[in-house]
Formats: sequence, C-alpha cells, structure tokens
Amino acid sequence: MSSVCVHGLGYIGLPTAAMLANSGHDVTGYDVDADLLDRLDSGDVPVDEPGLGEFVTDALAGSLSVSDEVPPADYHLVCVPTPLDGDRADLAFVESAAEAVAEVLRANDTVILESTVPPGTTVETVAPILETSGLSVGEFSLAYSPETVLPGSVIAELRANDRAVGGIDERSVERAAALYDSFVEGTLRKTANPTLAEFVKLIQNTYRDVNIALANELAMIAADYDLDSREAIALANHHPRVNLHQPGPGVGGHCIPIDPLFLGQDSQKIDLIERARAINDGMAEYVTDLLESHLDSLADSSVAVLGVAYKGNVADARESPGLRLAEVLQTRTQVAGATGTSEAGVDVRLTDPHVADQRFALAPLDEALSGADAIVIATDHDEYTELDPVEIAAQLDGDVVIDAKGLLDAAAWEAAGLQVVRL
Ligand code: SAJ
Repeated sequence: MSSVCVHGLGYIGLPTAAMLANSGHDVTGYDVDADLLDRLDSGDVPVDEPGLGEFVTDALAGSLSVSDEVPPADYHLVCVPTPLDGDRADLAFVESAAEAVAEVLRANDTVILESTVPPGTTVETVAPILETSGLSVGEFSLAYSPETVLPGSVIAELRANDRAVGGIDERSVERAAALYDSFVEGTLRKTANPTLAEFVKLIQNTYRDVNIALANELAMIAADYDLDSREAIALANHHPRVNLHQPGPGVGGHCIPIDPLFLGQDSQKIDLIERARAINDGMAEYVTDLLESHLDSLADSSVAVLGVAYKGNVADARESPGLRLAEVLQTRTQVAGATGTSEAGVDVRLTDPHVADQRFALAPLDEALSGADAIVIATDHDEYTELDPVEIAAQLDGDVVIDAKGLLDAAAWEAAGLQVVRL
C-alpha cells in the first residue's frame, strides 16, 4: 500500500481519494478551500452524488485525512479544475498544483494528472514545472490518466470503467497502473504517451457532442417532414452499426460542451466539431422558434421552463440548457423600458426539483405552472415523467407543451387537451 496525496477535492478528487483510502492506501486530500476542509473534517460531504456521502465518511473514519498542506507522498494525483478562459483552457490550477508537488517531490515518486487538459499539457506544462524540484523525468515518474465517470454513477464507474494510463516512460506507465490496479475492475489501457491519453479523453466527449448535434439536426429536419425524430432514431438504431444519440434543448454540464474546445484550441483543422458545438448551442433558439410559432405573442406570454439542471436527476446547473433557453427567450422579447433600459417581455418561470441555487430565482412547480401559457420540459428528471396531464392542464392558461426531452406520454397529454410538440 502506498501514500497518496490527492490535489483538489472536487467532483472527481474527493471520490477518488475516498476510493484509494477504502482500497487500503494512506491518503491525504489536499485543497486550498479552508471551508471545504472544515466541512469534511466535521463529516459533511458537500457533493450531490448518490452513495458518495457514506463512502467518503467511511474513508474519513479510516485512512483518508484532509489537509491544507501538501505532504511528501509516493503518489500525487492532480484532480484540479481546468475552466474555460475565452476559448482556451485555463491551466492555472494545474500549474499551481504542479508547483506544490515540486516542493515536496522525491526521487521515485509518481505524479499523475487526471484533470481534463488540452493535448500536450503533461509533457509541455507539468513536466518542466516538476523538474524545478531539481529532479528530472526518469528520476520521478509522470503519467496522465483521465477519469471517465458519469455524474450520478461516480463510485460504480470509478471501479468499472476501463482507464487510459499514459506514462511519460515505461516505468511511469507501470507505476501509475499499479495504483489504479488497486481499485479499477475494468481494463487499464496502457500507453507510454501521455498526450495520446489526453487526446483520448477529449475525443470521447467530442464524439458525444457531435453525435448529439447530429441528432439535433435530424430532429429539426424530421419536423419539416412532420415526423417524430425520436421514433426515427429508435428505428434507425436497430441497425447493428448505428448508434444515434438523442436530441434535446442543448448540451450542458462541465465536460461535453467544453472538451471539444480544448481539443481544437491548438489545431487549425477543427471544423465539423466547431459546427456541432454551434448546433447544440443553437437549440435554445430552435425551442424559442417553436414557442413563437405556437403562441399568439411570445412577448406577452408566460412560459414555465421545467428543469435547469444540465441533465436528469442531478442538481448541477453548469452550462444548463434550461438557463440558456431562459436567456434566449428574454433577449428575443426584450422591450425598451421607461428609463432607456431594456426589459424582458416574456415572463419566464424557472423551476427544478433538484437545483437549490438561489441565483436562479427558481419557483416551486405549482407557482411556475399557475396561469402559464406554455411549458417547456428542458431536463429529463424522473419527477417529470410522473406529472399528471389533467392536473397540469387545470393549472395552465394556455395549452402549449414543448417536450424537448421526449419524456411525456404525448397521447395522454393530448387527451387532457394540451398540444404536445416533441423534439
Ligand atoms: N445529452 C443529449 N442527448 C443525448 C445524451 C446527452 O442531449 O443523447 C445531453 C444531456 O442532457 C446533457 C449533456 O448532453 O445536457 C451531457 O450529458 P451526458 O450524460 O452525455 O454526459 P456528462 O457531461 O454528464 O458526462 C460526460 C460523460 N462522457 C461520455 O459519456 C463520453 C462521462 O463519462 C465523463 O466522465 C464526463 O462527461 C466527464 O467528466 O468528462
């Protein structure tokens, strides 16, 4: 068993630290956020993920401790955020983590970067910073190994998923693989090329983004032929080599909309991928067009947007399609206010049973529905599949329902007197 320091106790770092501790390693979780460390010390796990609270609590009762100092360790795992800055990755957190590791790095230690980064980051950015320790690559080991877990199934996927392990040399591959071998039940896909592993992470999410863009374009084309795109996609997917994704009001979350930009930031060849991004971002405009064509006057209407989480059954509203839709609705119907400022025409009511963020002025469902002219289902929360169309029809003033996630039983809703438009 090894000593491990996990840098960054966020969505990936915290479950990974707990997983390593629960697999017998001696783990220190390091973070710069003093409040987070206090909360964890008192057993409060601030992450909305099924089963994670108990998993981390068990680890904290065992061999996981948290600290605001970086200790020397056999392994340093860097799991810090890489936000988007304009259209490029901001690597400031990765750089400061590497600087902190360099201060305590010893010969034979292993450093593994897990953060999603543009190709070349491990070799070109992290290695030179680590070498300021006075040690050279070869004296210490260095690898890139991306997480691929799906929010909502983090613990299960940390164990089950195959994992790319890209070491800077053969020894680094083996050292990094040895650590993951202690909890990964999937296959470790080893390569002595960290840039390849970085690229692989980005193309997995890019594949999904482009595939969803295709589904979105197909949905818009299908509507011109008066066809249901989801029915068409389901039928098409019976072909053994076809796997079309599902259309929707946009692609949210902190991974899929961002990673294609990292992939293309240093290449002039990015083209289809950029177009796919624009198609997915443009879905809010398309949903707004649908509303406009079904309402007498969008600007004088009230629209309930059901769902601001970026996807079903999570509480995360980053890059939220529902919020983007609200913005487009307001921008499109803006009218000049008395003092020269502009005021939104349409009354947008946002509601979500999972998201509790005060910044979004969320209303309870009943309040959002009361007297509304239209509703848009923007997130596939389980709660929305259980809505009673008769009760909803009684609460609304109008009858327009845009089911952008295709989760309602359209026949039942139409029987209740509502017009259902499916994407
Ligand atoms: N979506 C669609 N149509 C679909 C599938 C998804 O519109 O057919 C939308 C969702 O509603 C959501 C967005 O795409 O707004 C992204 O959701 P997601 O479930 O596809 O993915 P994420 O962002 O929750 O997690 C992804 C996963 N990547 C892949 O499946 C290739 C996950 O495995 C990664 O670990 C994660 O990104 C990450 O951290 O990179």
